[in-house]
Amino acid sequence: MLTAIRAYQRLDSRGNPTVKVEVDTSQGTFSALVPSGASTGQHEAVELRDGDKSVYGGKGVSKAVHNVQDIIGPALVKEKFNPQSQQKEIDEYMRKLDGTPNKARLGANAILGVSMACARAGAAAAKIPLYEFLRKEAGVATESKYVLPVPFLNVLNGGVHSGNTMAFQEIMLAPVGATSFEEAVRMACEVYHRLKTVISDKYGPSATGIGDEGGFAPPITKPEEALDLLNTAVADCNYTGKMKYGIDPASSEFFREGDQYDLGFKDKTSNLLSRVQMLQLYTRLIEHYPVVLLEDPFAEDDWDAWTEFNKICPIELVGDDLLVTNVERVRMANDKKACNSMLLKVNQIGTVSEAMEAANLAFKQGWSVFVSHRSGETTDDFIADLTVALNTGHLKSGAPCRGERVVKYNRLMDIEAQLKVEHKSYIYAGDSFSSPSKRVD
Ligand code: 2PG
Ligand code: MG
Repeated sequence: MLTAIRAYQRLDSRGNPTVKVEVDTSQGTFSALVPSGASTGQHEAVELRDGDKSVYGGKGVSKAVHNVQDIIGPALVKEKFNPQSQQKEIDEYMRKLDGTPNKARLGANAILGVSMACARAGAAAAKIPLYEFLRKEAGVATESKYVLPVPFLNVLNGGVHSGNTMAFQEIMLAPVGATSFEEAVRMACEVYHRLKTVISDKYGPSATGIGDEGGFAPPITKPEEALDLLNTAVADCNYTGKMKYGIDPASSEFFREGDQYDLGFKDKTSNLLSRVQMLQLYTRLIEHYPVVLLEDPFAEDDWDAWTEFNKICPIELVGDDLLVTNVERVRMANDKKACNSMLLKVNQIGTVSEAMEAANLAFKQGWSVFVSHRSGETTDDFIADLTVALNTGHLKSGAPCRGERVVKYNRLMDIEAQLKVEHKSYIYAGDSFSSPSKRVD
């Protein structure tokens, strides 16, 4: 039973305040830290910020902290909820207590912190690891094999996550040719370090600084330049063929009036491309590089462009800002045949149960699910367990650099080791990352 709930203002990886929640039960104290995006979708649940410019530039979260301490906490304790068996009820109760469609009153950051901490309390009460608890909550069949995901590591940062002039936000490295998660991490780290040398040789050592997600941010503008650097590093490590790439242009950030995309938005050179030109650019990139995943190639409400592209796109087409982990938008996208994969970010919707519901709907529609961190992350490793729980086959948590990124990869290596020790049957998703269940059955 929940006996007390507390909240605090703590920091995220960008040095901005975020919400930390602690819940007490008879088993102990369980906590969670809430992440925060920069390329945030307009349809995401509301992250409550104080807005007082004289404190943390307006980014304080003391209102959200107060909402946990004085409203959510006392109400949940009074209701005597049992986190071991009532995760859905707790989340539903908070949703109703908020009373708005997008959690604008209490704040998705307040609600999510409680939801995640309650899941940890539930797992502890059931004396099982968090991934087991979430797996049960999601309704995954107990006999199904565990799936260790392919990590998509964002090794070259652009967009609003770095200071270079590359409009595209993320160039990800996916070690699909590994045979285990641990090996995938090793291979990716080798390429990451080689990439640093390749960049240093070409642009000088001062070009090896990193962006918000730990990837390098050299002075490049075009995605081809990034992919060429990556090709060189991969080849130098003898991993050609074993490494594939993912791209998240995060194009809502540079969608402009008149249905155009401004690839020059970072240095204000105005390099406007039409939807058709964007589609041609993506097609070229897919033809010339081993790109297996494309996220948010078109803006969050540019539905027609998504639908057109989905007719011809030969790879995984992931909706992030498009779907915001929201069942209504996931359903809408299916009706419009707009994409074939859902990005899952827990703070886009604000409760663990709703995020899992969206994932289950996506799976039911025959899509894949790609679990994601936020660019403003914390040292909380919750999403590592969530990825294994849902058998999603892939996740992104940034480069193998910066504590808030590697904590997820480290946790996944721990889970893999634990499954091995316990002789539980599992696979590394490898090149079946989009549909690991096919490989499992
Ligand atoms: C994205 C994310 C995470 P942000 O666009 O997918 O990589 O960025 O958290 O800034 O929205
Ligand atoms: Mg994205």
